[in-house]
Amino acid sequence: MKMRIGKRRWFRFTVALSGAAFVGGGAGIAAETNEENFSVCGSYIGAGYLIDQKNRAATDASRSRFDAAANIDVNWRLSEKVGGIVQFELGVGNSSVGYNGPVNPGDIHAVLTPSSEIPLSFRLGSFDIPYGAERFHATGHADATNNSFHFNSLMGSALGTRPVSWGGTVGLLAEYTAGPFTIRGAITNGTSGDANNADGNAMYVGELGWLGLEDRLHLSGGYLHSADRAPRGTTGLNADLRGWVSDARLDWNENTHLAGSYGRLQWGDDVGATRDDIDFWMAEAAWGLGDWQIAGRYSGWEPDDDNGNGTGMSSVLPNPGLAVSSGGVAVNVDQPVHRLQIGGRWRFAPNTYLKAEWFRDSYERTGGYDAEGTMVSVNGAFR
Ligand SMILES: [Ca+2]
Ligand SMILES: [Ca+2]
Ligand SMILES: [Ca+2]
Repeated sequence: MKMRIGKRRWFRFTVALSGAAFVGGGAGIAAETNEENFSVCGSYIGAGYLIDQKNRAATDASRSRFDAAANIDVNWRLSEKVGGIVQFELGVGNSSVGYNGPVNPGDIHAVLTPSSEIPLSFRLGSFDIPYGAERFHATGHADATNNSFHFNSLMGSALGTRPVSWGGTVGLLAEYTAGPFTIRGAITNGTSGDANNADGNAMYVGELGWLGLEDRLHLSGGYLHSADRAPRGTTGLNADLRGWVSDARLDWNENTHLAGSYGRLQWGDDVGATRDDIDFWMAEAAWGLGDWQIAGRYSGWEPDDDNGNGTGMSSVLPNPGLAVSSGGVAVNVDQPVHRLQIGGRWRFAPNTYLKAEWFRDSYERTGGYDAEGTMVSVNGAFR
């Protein structure tokens, strides 16, 4: 789900509830609820998509369908120093692009700000894996109102195991701002997104960001290590995962920007003879005028073992793209994948967008698995 560091949405978008109604007359509980400390927000997406894979067998299930999902965000604030969110992800089920259903937990965390004098905050609970600046504008389940696409880049899709959600994690995140610099550090369970830490190892993530040119230019770099494999158990992405990432984004205005990222991941399987490393990159441009925006993105996933013969690569290397098994034969993951996305949106009512996207995932060594399609949606945020 989207992480909203620094955005105190509970102050800006609130649903006024009467103290008496919310507290429900609970004996002994002070009726202090007001519009500053409790709000319900969220988002809705109703979509139709056509996904066609070149080598789809006659017996393979169709992936063209209507789909719907929602996020319910309950924001709460107990004082100037303590607030948080409890989020639900809902979906109609059997999604072919990864909407959760019928009900799953989203972000559940508290934000602690010990002092109003010091720009230091702590986040405790579940949140997006703080790896890669794309997450600040990414699709977070039913909330794709931050971009003109429906799907995230290939790296984001691999980290989240689906194209429509950034990967989550559970632990502690600290954030400190010093002038134009923001430093983040997290220690968490790993990539499982829940409390599972059977491997017994922590995930460590660090990030340094810089904001300049009157807040228009954002540069950042980060490092992640999560040993999700151990003799006592494996969790999440099932890898000895480590990597670095660099990002740049120039916002010309709120509707027009350029963004790019480059990094390298090691999807380790604890077998020295297999090749574990992947280069990934992304380039994106969006141009907006009034209530319209059009955007294009090209993202790449380039494993070191890229010959497509199905052997020699890490045994836990994922398929980051949209291809699925054809006639029961899975796509070989030891090959480059490239995702091209062209999207557009029109804001036809406040906080409500009509979106259309064309996409193609190209599998460069086994072209039959190329998956291409279109997706059209109504995506609204209720605040
Ligand atoms: Ca772990
Ligand atoms: Ca290996
Ligand atoms: Ca190979």
